[in-house]
Amino acid sequence: MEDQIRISDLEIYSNHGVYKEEKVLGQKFLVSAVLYTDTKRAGVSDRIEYSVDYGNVCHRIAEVMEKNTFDLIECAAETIAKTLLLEFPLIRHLEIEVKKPWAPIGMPIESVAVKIFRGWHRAYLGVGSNMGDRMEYISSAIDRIEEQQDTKVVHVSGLIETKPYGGVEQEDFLNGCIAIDTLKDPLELLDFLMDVEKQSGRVRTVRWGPRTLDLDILMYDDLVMNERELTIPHKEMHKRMFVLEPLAEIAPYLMHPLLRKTISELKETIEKE
Ligand code: PH2
Ligand code: MG
Ligand code: MG
Repeated sequence: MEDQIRISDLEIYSNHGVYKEEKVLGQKFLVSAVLYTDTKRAGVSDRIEYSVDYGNVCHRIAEVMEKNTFDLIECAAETIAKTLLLEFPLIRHLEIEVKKPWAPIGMPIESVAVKIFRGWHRAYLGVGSNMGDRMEYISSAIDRIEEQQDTKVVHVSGLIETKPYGGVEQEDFLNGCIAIDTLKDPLELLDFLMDVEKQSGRVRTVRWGPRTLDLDILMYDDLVMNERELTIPHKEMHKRMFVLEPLAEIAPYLMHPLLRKTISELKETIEKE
């Protein structure tokens, strides 16, 4: 069980709602938050700098509620969640509940509420290039990722020179892996990475063919998903030395959620073949 700091029914008068009267007159909102953060260090040292100051958190929640006019309590909750996760680095996950006790629905009601769970996700990306200034394409891609306020680059592997894999006759690749912490969900992350690829001037012609920049999502927490747009873990990662070698450098004990082996073990398996 993770430690929690709990804020219950913080009362804020503000102007959110789909109806014009709600925006003009305002009404009472009650905001609750559960902050998942390790309190042990603050607990043994008795020092506030090792914890999350719940007073500051309450004032930030009130500011977000008072300085904006949202149609939806969904959007109020989402904005509060993102603000707190970005501004309080010790919060890894949180729950936010926004209640509207006076919702004007023309009937007596105790309250209506939206509750969301949000947090940072650890993802591992494969990077590759085999056209032009390969090093420059890869390092500016890493800069572009780092510039996103909702994504932090946590580890960068060394880059290795690799022979093209998969049968297409082409130049050698430069490959590496990076670890990121991100607030984006998998499809948002995919869209963003495809944008970065496009900005590097990548054009998609031959499948598995030459590219200025390739950014692949290898893993995302211990998520397993298989949808039309995206499969996680990456379908081919366990067969490719150009992925496993740099990935083993930054995450040797990372567990593949389907194969139930660590990255080092997967690498050893294909080294023996
Ligand atoms: N990417 C491919 C196909 N083949 N070969 C190497 N060595 N490195 C790559 O990144 C690579 C590849 C498709 O993404
Ligand atoms: Mg690829
Ligand atoms: Mg790709």
